Amino acid sequence: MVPGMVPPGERRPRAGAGAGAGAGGDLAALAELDEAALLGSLRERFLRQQVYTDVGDILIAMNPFQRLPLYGREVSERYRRHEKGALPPHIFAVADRAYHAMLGCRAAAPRGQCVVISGESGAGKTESTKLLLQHIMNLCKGNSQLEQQILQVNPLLEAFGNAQTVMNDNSSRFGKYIQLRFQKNTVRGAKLSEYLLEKSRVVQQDTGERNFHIFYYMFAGLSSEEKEMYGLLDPSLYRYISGRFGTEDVAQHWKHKYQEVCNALDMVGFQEQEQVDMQAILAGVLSLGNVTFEPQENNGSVKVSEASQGWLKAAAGQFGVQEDELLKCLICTMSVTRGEQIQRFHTRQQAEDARDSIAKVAYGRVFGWIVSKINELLAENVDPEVELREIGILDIFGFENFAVNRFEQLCINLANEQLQHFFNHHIFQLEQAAYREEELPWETIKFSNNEPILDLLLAKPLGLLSLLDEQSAFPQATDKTFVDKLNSSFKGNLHFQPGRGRVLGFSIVHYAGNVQYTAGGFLEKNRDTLPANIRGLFINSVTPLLSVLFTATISRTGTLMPHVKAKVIRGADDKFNSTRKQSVGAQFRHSLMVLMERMYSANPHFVRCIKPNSRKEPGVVDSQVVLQQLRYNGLLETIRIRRDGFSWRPSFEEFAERYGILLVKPDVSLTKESCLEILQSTELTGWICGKSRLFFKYWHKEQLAKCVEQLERAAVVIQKAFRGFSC
Ligand code: AD9
Ligand code: MG
Repeated sequence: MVPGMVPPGERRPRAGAGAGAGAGGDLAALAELDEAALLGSLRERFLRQQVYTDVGDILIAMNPFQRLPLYGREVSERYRRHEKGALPPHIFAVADRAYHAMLGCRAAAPRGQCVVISGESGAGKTESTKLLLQHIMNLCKGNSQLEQQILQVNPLLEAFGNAQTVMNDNSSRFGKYIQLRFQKNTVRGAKLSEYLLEKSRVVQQDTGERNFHIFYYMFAGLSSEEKEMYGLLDPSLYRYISGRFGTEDVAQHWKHKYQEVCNALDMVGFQEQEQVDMQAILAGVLSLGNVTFEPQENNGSVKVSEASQGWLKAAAGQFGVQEDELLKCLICTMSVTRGEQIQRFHTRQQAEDARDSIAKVAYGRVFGWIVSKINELLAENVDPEVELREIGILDIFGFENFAVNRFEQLCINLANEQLQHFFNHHIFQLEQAAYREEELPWETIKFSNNEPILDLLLAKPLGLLSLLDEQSAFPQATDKTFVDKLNSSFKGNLHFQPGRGRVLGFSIVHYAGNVQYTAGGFLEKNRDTLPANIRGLFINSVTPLLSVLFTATISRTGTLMPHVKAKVIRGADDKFNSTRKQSVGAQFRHSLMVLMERMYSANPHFVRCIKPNSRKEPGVVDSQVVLQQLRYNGLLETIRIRRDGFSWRPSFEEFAERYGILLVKPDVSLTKESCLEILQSTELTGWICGKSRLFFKYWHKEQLAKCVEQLERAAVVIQKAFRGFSC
């Protein structure tokens, strides 16, 4: 037998009792497990307010829907100082693992760490992200201004990027990837990438949903004088704002949130004039939404309805542009052909679409600008020669299945498919491929592979997004011709179903369930055409911010780039800039690809968030709701592979470089022999030595970390004794 190898099924050493689960709340330490036992175990723990459970090195986080005393400074301190593996599962322990992996990584190991948080809408991803950041900043313990700023930008992002939906009162309507950059143990900078803000929410919200939080905060937080200055009237008058304004308590809460946003704006360094302009633009968006149209007598064109003339005037004033110029952008398209100016009048529908597009693009650019300002603030200020290490945290919009699902839901669900694939790839595919390569005896664990769904959506040239692009490029195509194309292309595909009933649409059988999509608006949303002439109009606005926003360049990934940086971007992306604007689907596909490449090259830490019930109630576990999530997450299979498998598989070089220190001698060679020598110097059992690498159980990392800690402590003691001796 290989040194250290023990009979299969060795369990993690017990570190303390956990309700229902194995050692210290680790489900992978349980010998017997089926669906009912898993559910029972999670439920029992949840009802004891133990919302975190480990499956090996993967954390399951059940949303408590109430504030629990789990996150105070003293708890954070305990996790900072704890002996590895001695405390119950916690989101802070994940932060700790990622931080120490970042500190401990060597040239032979991947440099970046990434924490991937997944779960359906309302499962707790964004709250987990905040807690991770909080604890990592505590671990840096510099208490520097930058650490505070990293935490303080969040209210700003949430105010502009989150909204109430039927699934979550504070739902992220954009995806974000935060990259924290470190030099040794100190954070030196951070970068935020945002993905696909759901701009359509600005102009339309379904029943039970709201517009972005910032609009409500403004109404609650602005004084009467300020409202007058921005030309804001009673909120109930605006078409773009749905939902009742509710009780005094809600108003107080929003008022408080508004103050928080103002503080964050100051902290990020927005000038007073910029803040005023930004609010004027938001007011302009609301006024524009109230402009309606009616047919002109006899010539087939449209005019602004009598009753909404005032709103047009207000919008023009708030945007700082001429009223008649704004009107022209709404009711007609001007173009120049062979030196001759041609005016084409809009139908009523086209005028309404132009109005809504202007509102969406103005809001989208304000959001993009906020993100780029945040990035300027948090950018690292170090010598470019210094090599920085990184921890990335991914918090995207969770899987959604509403009564009506549109183009936005398709993009959101596509992103979740990608994440599920990333999880499967790491947990099942890579690991089992390594066993085959090294010829270890292993009984394959089957998992539900969602590659066929990704193919259906992403394949070129016949995937859904490609077909959508193809149709979007035809001026005559309609949502109906698009659906016809899908029906003929995907006939017989197990993950596609043609629409039923009278509504034009189709269904996709996603990894997390069947979602019916309404096809209306797919082509237009994918094209996302900016009404002709609007850019020129806004560049010449007397509101300086609006002018800046429309002078800026949009990068290939759809991110707003301030004009000053455009030269650099153009250099890097010449091909993109020379071709016509990419569709929204193509941009999203590209930004997801860049994100996935970044994540594939990093060392992942997984957090799987679970929603205990759909009513957002504390203390309630709805078995069906939880079971469905456990199934589509592949949790039983994950437990099996973590229990029986070897999740950590460093190469000999990587291992000897990292743990050579345990031999307490200089120049440890990076060979298999050194590795065996190191391991024999410890009391570790249950590992396997393969042909090119070592195979460890997930808990071995903790045990080795303990050995290193002990050694370091001993070294400190010796140093102190030596100093005492020398004086
Ligand atoms: V979405 O995909 O953005 O729609 P998330 O991000 O998964 O969704 P979120 O983190 O926003 O969900 O959590 C939803 C709500 O659950 C929060 O607003 C909190 O009220 C509640 N929540 C989530 N996690 C915790 C927690 N650890 N403690 C207390 C929590 N409440
Ligand atoms: Mg969220």
